[in-house]
Amino acid sequence: MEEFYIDCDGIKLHAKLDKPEGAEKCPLCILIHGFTGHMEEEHLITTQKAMNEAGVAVLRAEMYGHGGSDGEFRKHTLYKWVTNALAVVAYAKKLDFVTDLYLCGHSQGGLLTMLIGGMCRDDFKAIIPMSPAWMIPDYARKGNLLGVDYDPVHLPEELPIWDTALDGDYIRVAQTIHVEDEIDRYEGPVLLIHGGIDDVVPMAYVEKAAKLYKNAKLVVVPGAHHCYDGHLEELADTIKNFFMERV
Ligand code: FER
Repeated sequence: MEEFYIDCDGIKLHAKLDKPEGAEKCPLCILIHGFTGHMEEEHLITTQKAMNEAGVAVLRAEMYGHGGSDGEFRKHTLYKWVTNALAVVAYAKKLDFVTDLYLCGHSQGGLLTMLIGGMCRDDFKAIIPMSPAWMIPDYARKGNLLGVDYDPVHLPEELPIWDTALDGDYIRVAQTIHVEDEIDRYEGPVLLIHGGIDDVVPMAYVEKAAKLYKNAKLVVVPGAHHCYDGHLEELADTIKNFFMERV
């Protein structure tokens, strides 16, 4: 494992690179956590190891305001994450050992995966949105995020959540995002993975994504919640099977 920082216009993004044993040249998958998440979460480590076992190197990167990266949580926005992810993609494209590039993200990182998939349509052999939180822009427009109601026209300066808060700019930015446009733009293979009893991201959104993408496969892990607790083996098998078929 190599640990380092990727520069994004002066913001340091904490990253770790894990390569499969003995590989000289191999594919690489960028892996991104969710809202309030980080790269050491169990479902991310499981994903990383499954990919390594399938012969794929994994570049885990933490986005603005999360994990060991620069920035304050309350000041993060999806635009900042998009800019960060573009810097990580640019970094990955320069790595000599990389044959093909993949992108995978969980929850808000899954939403990001759908956005970056469309924006960098020529760069990825496939994308893997896991439990992708693509309802966030819709919820932001309706006036309820994380169960907190607000006036969607006259936005609050901050949204109190748990023991912290999110800057109003998070909402302002989320309201402008139209994921369907980026779904349209991406024509490559998509593996959507979702927990059968995820109560954070509604199944209806993931089913709609599976229909709208031109080339998508949806794997539902029965009985799994948002972070696949107790079902990590099925998550690993789903990922391994997907790569074994193509790498
Ligand atoms: C929300 C529901 C889910 C939300 C964020 C999420 C900011 C993200 C979840 C995740 O990334 O795990 O209303 O609002």
